[in-house]
Amino acid sequence: MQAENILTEVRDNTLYITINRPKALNALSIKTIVEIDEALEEYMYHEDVKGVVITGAGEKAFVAGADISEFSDFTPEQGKTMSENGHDTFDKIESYPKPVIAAVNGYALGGGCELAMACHMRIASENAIFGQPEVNLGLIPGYGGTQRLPELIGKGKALELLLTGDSINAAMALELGLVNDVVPQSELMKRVQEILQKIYTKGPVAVSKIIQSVNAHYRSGSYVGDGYKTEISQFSACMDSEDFREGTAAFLEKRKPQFQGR
Ligand code: DAK
Repeated sequence: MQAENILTEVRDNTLYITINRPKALNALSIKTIVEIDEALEEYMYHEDVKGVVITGAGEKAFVAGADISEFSDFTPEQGKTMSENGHDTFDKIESYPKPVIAAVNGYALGGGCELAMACHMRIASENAIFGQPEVNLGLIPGYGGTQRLPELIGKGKALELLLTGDSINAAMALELGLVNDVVPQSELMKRVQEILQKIYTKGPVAVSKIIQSVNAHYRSGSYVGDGYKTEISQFSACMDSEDFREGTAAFLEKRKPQFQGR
């Protein structure tokens, strides 16, 4: 079946998944996540594919978050299901037996930052912006952000970004260890391909076992640990709050939210 929200292409042993919703700054709709999952599943054991690149269409955004227009009226039960399904796909990325690199070509906010963090490496263009602004919507990250951000940049800085909702630029992301490298946008794909082609000269079994072993330190990339389970239940609980309704409504109505703390 033809995907609506992503483009896929296999070139030089690499599967390119391009999130292609430029009008919404490549925001991750539920269907987009399903399509990413299906593409990963299809090529998991495909002999011609030795690695994966995930990127966003256009020059402005990697992914500007989960699609706010989709979940603003969600109930806690719907939030739980959506969060669990998203976790499954992001865990699939993290535990993929072939290297997955996020080519971050612009905004990587909320679910976009979480998507990039689920990848094995992140290469950013100079215009990339990272952040977890869910708190501005009366929400918490729902795709692993409360767990993977502290893993990558440490607890203190992670809490600062999660609690303030502040964004950081690519240079700061490099300094904090959120990204592996920063390059001019015109050189982004060249740099990503360089890394992948080097990995392709190594033994694929060892490559997959390194990924598996490193993930084992962080709960095998699945939400067996308390942290991931806690995130799902707390995310779903947010959807029972007036603050969440107000936060998402304010975004969609292009106004400032008036949070009441309920
Ligand atoms: N969702 C839906 N539409 C979005 C969007 C998003 N996350 N981000 C941008 N857009 C849309 C805008 O509404 C606008 O649409 P039109 O008005 O043209 O129809 C279009 O993309 C262009 O955006 P702007 O006009 O705002 O462009 P600017 O250059 O002025 O600003 C921006 C760019 C990235 C600073 C701004 O768009 C922005 O602040 N976007 C929202 C960023 C954000 O808050 N992202 C985090 C979203 S919360 C869940 C699991 C996880 C999550 C949610 C649920 N479940 C398990 C239920 C994660 C939540 C998030 O990611």
